[in-house]
Amino acid sequence: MTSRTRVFIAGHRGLVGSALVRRLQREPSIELLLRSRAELDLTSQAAVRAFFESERPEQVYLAAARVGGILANDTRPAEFIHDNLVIQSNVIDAAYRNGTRKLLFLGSSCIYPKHAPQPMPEDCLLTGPLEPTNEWYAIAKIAGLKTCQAYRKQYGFDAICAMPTNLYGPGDNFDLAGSHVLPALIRKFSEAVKSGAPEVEIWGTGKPRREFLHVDDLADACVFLMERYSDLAPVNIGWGEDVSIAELAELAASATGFAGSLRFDTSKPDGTPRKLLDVARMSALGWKAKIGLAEGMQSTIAWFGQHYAS
Ligand code: GFB
Repeated sequence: MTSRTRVFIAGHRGLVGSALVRRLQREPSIELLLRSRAELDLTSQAAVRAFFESERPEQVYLAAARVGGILANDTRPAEFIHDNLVIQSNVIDAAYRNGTRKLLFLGSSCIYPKHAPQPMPEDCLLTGPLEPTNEWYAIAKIAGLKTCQAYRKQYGFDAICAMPTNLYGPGDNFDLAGSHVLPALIRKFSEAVKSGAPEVEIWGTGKPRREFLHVDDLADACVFLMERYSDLAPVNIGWGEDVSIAELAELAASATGFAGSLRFDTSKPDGTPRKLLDVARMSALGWKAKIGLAEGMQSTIAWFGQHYAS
């Protein structure tokens, strides 16, 4: 019997990491190495080095990160910059030192300038100022991308970078103070239906535009890149179309059965005006997302109902 490839998913309990587990469990040639936060503290350089020295994973998906929505990013900048810089530096360096053959780093579409051309191509990176509500997270993610590029350039380490757009799906964070918009809306509308509340509050003006990708599509794209891509240049992963927050709210209201009214709280930030990725590079490689927003929203509402029913 040929031996299986040992794959470490850093952050396997998060939204992205758990989707990668689901996707990679379908691959008989892969042996997953998973460690909970209690078993392996990724912010500890000594612990990360010891883990890599003893387990020597052949492939690494670096999905561990401090993440959150617009409010969490805006109010906890120190955690967002510090934790992400430390985790990614520890993992990338330990992987390189211990013979990992390939590492995939996950960035974010917020690395691109606030007023980037839309859709945003990979090469608009560092061509203008960042969106202030999430610049701390964006700087950390840009540093992660640059760390991968530097290790490839100096040491020939096969580290690649995927830049996903806004993600959602099963296992998302539904805590209203820390979550992204889509899980927040699912929760707000579901609770309003239950309580009979006539109105739901939406942050900002409703005018910003966002693109949403189901996390199972992202996981599939990451495995595709791990198998077929090896280059310095990052690759955007998106759906290819965006919606306004007001449109998203209408969709979430009808999918949850909320028939009341929406109130836009303009004291809350809008964030970046538009975020739509140019996915031409990924399309040229032969990959395309499959799960549309209406379908993905329905299954995420069902997941929320099963896991958060009070
Ligand atoms: O998803 P979100 O928190 O983050 O917000 P970003 C997207 C838009 O939805 C903003 C509006 O214009 C919010 O004001 N929004 C409306 C809401 N109602 C709500 C609500 O109840 N909760 C939330 N969270 N938003 C994040 C970055 O930016 O995108 C991260 O902060 C990361 O760094 C992530 O890059 C992908 O899309 O603005």
